[in-house]
Amino acid sequence: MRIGIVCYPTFGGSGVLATELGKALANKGHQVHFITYQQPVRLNMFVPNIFYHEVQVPTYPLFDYPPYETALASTLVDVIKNNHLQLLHVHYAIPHASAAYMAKQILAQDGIDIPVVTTLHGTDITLVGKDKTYAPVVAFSINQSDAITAVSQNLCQETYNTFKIHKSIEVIHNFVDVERFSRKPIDAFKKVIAPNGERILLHASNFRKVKRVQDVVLIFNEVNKRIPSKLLFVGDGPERAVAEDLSRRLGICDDIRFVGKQEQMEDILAIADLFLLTSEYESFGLAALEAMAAGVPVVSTNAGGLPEVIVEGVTGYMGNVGDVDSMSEKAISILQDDATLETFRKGASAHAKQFDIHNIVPLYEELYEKFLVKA
Ligand code: GMT
Repeated sequence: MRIGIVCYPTFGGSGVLATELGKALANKGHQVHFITYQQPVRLNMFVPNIFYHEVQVPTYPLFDYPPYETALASTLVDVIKNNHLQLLHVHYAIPHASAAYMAKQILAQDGIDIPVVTTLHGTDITLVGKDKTYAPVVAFSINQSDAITAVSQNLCQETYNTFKIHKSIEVIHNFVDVERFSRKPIDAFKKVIAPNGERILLHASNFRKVKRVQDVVLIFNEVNKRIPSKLLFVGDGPERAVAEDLSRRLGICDDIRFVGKQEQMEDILAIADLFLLTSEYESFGLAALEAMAAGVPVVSTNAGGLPEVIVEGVTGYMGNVGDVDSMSEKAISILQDDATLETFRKGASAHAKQFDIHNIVPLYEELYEKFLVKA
C-alpha cells in the first residue's frame, strides 16, 4: 500500500505513535509518506520506503497567523496526486482532519478518491477539541472521515459524549515495540544518577498542566523520606518551572534531575525502578506502556484510559487524581524490597506484551484494506 501519514512531529504521544506506526508499516513493505512541518523526532534513520514531505508555510507581512492548515491541505493534494497515495491517515483531529477533508474535496474534482482515516489521540477531543472555537470544525471533519479510530474505549466514549458523531469509532489501543524496550541497564549511567544504589523514579511528559507534575514531586518527596531515591524528569514544557520551584522549596532538588527531551527513552527506562504518571486525564498513557514494556512498574492516576493499560496490583497501582498520599503509599509498597519490585517488574513486562507492535499494527492494516477494497 502507499500510505500518507499526517501528525505532529514533536515528542508528544500522538506524533510518537504515528511515526512508530509508519516505521512499522514500512518494515512490512508498505510505502509510507510523512507529511508534516518538521521531520518527526522518531524518524531518525534512513528507510528506503519512507518518504518525508515538509509542509512549507510561507510568511507574508499581512499574516499575523500564517495559515498552516491551508498549506497542509495544498501539500496533501500535491503529495497524494504525485505519489499515487491510496490512503491518508491523519493523527490528532486538529487541524489534520479538516485539512484532509479539504484535500479530499479538491482531489475529487480530478476524479481521485482518497480514503481518510482519522485517529483521535486525546486532547484533540478532551481539551482543545471541545473548545467552542474549534468544536464545529472538529465535529464536522471527524464525521467526514472514512474511518475513525480512538486510542482507548474511554476516548471513544468521550468523543461520543462531546460531539454528535454519526459514524462508528473503532478502538485501536496504542502499541509498543516490546523487543526494543527490553534493554539491559547501562551500569555506568545508573551509577551517575544513583551513585549509592538509590531507587530511580521517572516521569516523562510534555509538562503541560494536565500532567500535574507537581504531584510527581510530592510523591517523590514522600518516597524519598522512607527509601533513598532519585527522580528523573524527562521532557520539557510549560509546567517545568513549577516542578523545579516546588523541589527547591522542599529542599530535594539535589535528588531530582531534569534531563530535558530525550530520544532514547529505552536507555533511560532501563535504569528506572518506577514510573510516575499523575495526569488529570490521559486518553491512554503511551509513556506508561513504554515503561511497562521496559519492565518498569507504574503508579498513576486512574483517569481516562489508564485503567485500560494498568492492572491494579500487577503492573503497578492507580490512585484518584491529586491523591498524593495514596499514590505515595503505593509507590513505597512497590519499592520497599527487591523481591516485591521484581514481581511488579515481571507483571509489567508480561502485560505490555498484549500491546506489542506485532499485535496492534495488523489492526490498522486490516482497517486500511477495507477502504482500499471498496475504492
Ligand atoms: O500526552 C500528551 O499530552 C501528548 C498527547 C499527544 O496528542 O501527542 O498524547 C495523547 O496521545 C497519546 C498517544 O495516543 C496518548 O497515549 C496520551 O495518553 C494522550 N494524552 C492525553 O490524553 C493527555
